[in-house]
Amino acid sequence: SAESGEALWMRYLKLPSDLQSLYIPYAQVYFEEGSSTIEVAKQELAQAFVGLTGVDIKFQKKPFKCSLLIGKNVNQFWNIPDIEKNLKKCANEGFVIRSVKRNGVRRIIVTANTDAGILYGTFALIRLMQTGCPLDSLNIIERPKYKFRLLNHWDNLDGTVERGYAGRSIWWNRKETLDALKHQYLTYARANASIGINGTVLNNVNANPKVLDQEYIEKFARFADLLRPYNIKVFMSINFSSPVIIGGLPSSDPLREDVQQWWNQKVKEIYEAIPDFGGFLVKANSEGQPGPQDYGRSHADGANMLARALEPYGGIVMWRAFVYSPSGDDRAKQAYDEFVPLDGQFRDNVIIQVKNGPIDFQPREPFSPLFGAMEKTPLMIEFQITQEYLGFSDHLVYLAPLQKECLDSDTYVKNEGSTVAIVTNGTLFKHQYSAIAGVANIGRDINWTGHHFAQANWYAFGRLAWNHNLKPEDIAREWIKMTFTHDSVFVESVLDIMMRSREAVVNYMTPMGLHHLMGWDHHYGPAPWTDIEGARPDWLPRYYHNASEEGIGFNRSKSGSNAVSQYAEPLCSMFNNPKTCPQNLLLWFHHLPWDYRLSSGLTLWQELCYHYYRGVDEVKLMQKKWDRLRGRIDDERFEHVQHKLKVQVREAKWWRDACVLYFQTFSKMPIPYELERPE
Ligand code: GCW
Repeated sequence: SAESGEALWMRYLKLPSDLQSLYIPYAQVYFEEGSSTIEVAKQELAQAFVGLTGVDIKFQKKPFKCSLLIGKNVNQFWNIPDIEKNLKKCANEGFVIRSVKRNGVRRIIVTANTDAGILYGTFALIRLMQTGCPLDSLNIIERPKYKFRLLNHWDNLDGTVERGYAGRSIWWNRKETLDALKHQYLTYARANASIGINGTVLNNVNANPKVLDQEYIEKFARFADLLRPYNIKVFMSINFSSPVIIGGLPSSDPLREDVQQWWNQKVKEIYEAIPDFGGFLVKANSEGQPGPQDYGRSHADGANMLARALEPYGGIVMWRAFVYSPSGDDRAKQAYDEFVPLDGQFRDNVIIQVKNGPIDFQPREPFSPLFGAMEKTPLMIEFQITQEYLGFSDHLVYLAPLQKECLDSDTYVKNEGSTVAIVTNGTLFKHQYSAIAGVANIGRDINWTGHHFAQANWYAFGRLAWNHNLKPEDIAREWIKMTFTHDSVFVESVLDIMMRSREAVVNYMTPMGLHHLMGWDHHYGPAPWTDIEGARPDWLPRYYHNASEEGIGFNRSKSGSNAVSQYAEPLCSMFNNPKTCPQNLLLWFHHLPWDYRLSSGLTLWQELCYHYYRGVDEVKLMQKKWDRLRGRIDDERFEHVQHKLKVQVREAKWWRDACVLYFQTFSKMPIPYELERPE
């Protein structure tokens, strides 16, 4: 049922009647015939229109009496002069939506240069209706900011999902046939098309070499066939040792000819099965994965070998920069140190995939200093949509503010305004390829993401990948209306809940620049005290918080690891000085005494306590706001979220108490009286 969340934001339930009457006049539609992409766009419009308005679309063979014209060539009927001009701005995937008055009647034209553009334009029009926008004065010209907008599934071939909190893999280890599950795959495809996702990596970056066996190539091909009409390409994560493990070669050294031949042959096999295959994603010499360094070769040697194999077919290599070793320098510095010297050595079809922050998907990190530091190499950004370090699918955390904060960060590498967004979208250094990836949060749960609100993170990631200038609040408002209801009390309260949620989780987990205090390996819940004999030190929270009687925090200033110097001026100086370092990153860059005075007049210890307590108060407020909404939506989803919020409040307290009491064993200072007083 729609109440289960199965239909995501494509519920298409009947709109309030005043809105229905705005849209019903557009039921006479001329939809230019075309490919399967055009066909699915047309079907989607039909389904949405009747759902939202209760009126069936009448598709006409001739355009003349129609109020809605959709197609690549439809402007020939009306010859609106600036449409041709605007189409030039739309490139391959963009679209134009334009309202005009002809013979006293309002009409709409949706046009584009390609079938993909028509698909996205149709979904944009549907979204306008879903969110209750008037259609009589539209003049929309859009094109996506990134060329590749991807989901990364960390799905293992055995059906488990690494860091997945919404059930098992939708792709692998099914007993059911693909046909039996077609409905789910098509929902996935429609959902992604509706937000502009145009590629998907179907297996975990910790890649099983078997994925290159014929059996799996065939499976990939079948998924590719299903997704193709929705303008979604499939990509594969590969294991660098595949030539040895499945090819039986003595080595996987990228400079050996037999190894190169092996990859060329494999790539050929793949393209025979999937002519529009997207390319490879590679995690190499990272967390124990094999890679070119096993043979004394560089990341560039490894990436270029694969790039050469893919080049003739137009495929790309996304080579991850998530590298760090326990014997090395400050973990936050290592990716930069390893990759910056390789700038200029990668082939044109290699993109370096960099996580948003220098450590690992924390509730807050500064942006990775790699962004902007490799002018000759396209760098793509990887966000994590699944909430590995943010309460799994139990905590309501709206991630668009986190992503937006990173994308809007100014790197200052060229001049002011060199944001992470324009570094990665290819405009700053004029790269041919640009890409953005989100580690998917979906699984076989009926509602796809475990928490109903985690659907918003899938949605928002896609919207920001399409256009990083969108505001998180606007994206949230769209999503709430499409997913739940237009009831304005509900929309505004839920918007408020969502917009508070990210800062709340930062506060109750890791305020003021603290990071990686989560439990060993599972990363759920607080464990700043963890000590495991023989464990990798850089996987222990102590490595990051360094709490002692002297103080707390990681000294990354010039007197410490000097990670600050990986940032351009004026950021370097700003981060380097605790007086000018943003307070929300203070303990990321500095180790400070407990009685250090902040601009608020409070000591570091007091301020830390305030943040932890505020985190809990915020979640309680979120809970109260939700509780007041009973009856405004179906009980099924209302109660599900209500239950999750109970868990979140309880766990926010767990985080607060665990961290404050643990750190108090070092600070030996009292918790400020007004925080401690009984409720
Ligand atoms: O976030 C860490 C996770 C690993 C993950 C790794 C990576 C896929 O704890 O589970 O492995 O990052 O991004 O490669």
